[in-house]
Amino acid sequence: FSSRIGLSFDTIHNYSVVDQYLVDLASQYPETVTVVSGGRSFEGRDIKYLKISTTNFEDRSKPIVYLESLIHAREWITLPATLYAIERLVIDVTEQDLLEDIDWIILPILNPDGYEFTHTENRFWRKNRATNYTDGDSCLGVDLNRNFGIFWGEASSVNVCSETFHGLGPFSESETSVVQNILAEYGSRIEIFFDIHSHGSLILYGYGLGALPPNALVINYVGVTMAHAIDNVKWDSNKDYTVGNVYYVLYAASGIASDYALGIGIPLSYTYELPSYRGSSGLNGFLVDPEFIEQAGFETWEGLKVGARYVRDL
Ligand code: ING
Ligand code: ZN
Repeated sequence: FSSRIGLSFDTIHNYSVVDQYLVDLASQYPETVTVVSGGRSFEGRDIKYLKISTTNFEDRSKPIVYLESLIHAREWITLPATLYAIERLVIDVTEQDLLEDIDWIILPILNPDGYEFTHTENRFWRKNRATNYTDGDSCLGVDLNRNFGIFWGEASSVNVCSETFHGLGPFSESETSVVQNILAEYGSRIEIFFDIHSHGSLILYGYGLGALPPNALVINYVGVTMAHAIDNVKWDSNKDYTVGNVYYVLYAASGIASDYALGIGIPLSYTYELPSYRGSSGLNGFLVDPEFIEQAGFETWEGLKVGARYVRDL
């Protein structure tokens, strides 16, 4: 389908198209959608997010579901997955209860500079484009998912040439500071936090150094329930989702977004790794076949709905 305000699901839209879409959406649906400029990227691009509510978002009456994508520039499929959720919530409302009983914060492009770079220069760029850490070499950029203020620097790289370079200090990057500020303002009402990545078909939770939070069983239970919902509708050849702790399923990692959310007290927090829709691994797994864009949105939404309904019914 294509949405009434002009975003289609047959291609991956670039930063400026999506940025304008968020503005247009808010002006077309002023009763439910507010667009907020959360801050600017290193190169000065606006990092916008939506606040979605059928009542007054600020009246604190409902739980918040938080959703962000494109913290890693090359993970293109995560963008239409997030836009699909916006579409289903606001424009083509098939899930009226989720719109009415929950407030949503949705941030589609957290790393706009890196994302733009993947359209113009290097399709497989991961980090942001900060240039203030030169080692005299040509390396630049911070891995934003190692820059958050939790366990910062403990399992990440001090080398600016590394794909997991953690930056100068916790929240040294303007992009991660945007999330820090949102969580400072709304964290007490956010019941579930999703940081969407690709690829791997994984639903991961903290902590990144292997310690489990006190409610790990609940986190795991909700994650497994989400995974089952996705697996029931997923594209045939993609593997089933794996659910588990980041460290045990993958590897140690520190300064990650979902750990930060968990650490400040958000009860449910996930790194949601979408599948590779090309059925291939390595860097090829980041490439997107247009025919799977809408399917990816649909599948992801099946999982997100389960998480959202869990917190709604608490
Ligand atoms: N992978 C994640 C990364 O940031 C991850 C995997 C998530 C590791 C959370 C540790 C914690 O490295 C991708 N695809 O970015
Ligand atoms: Zn990623």
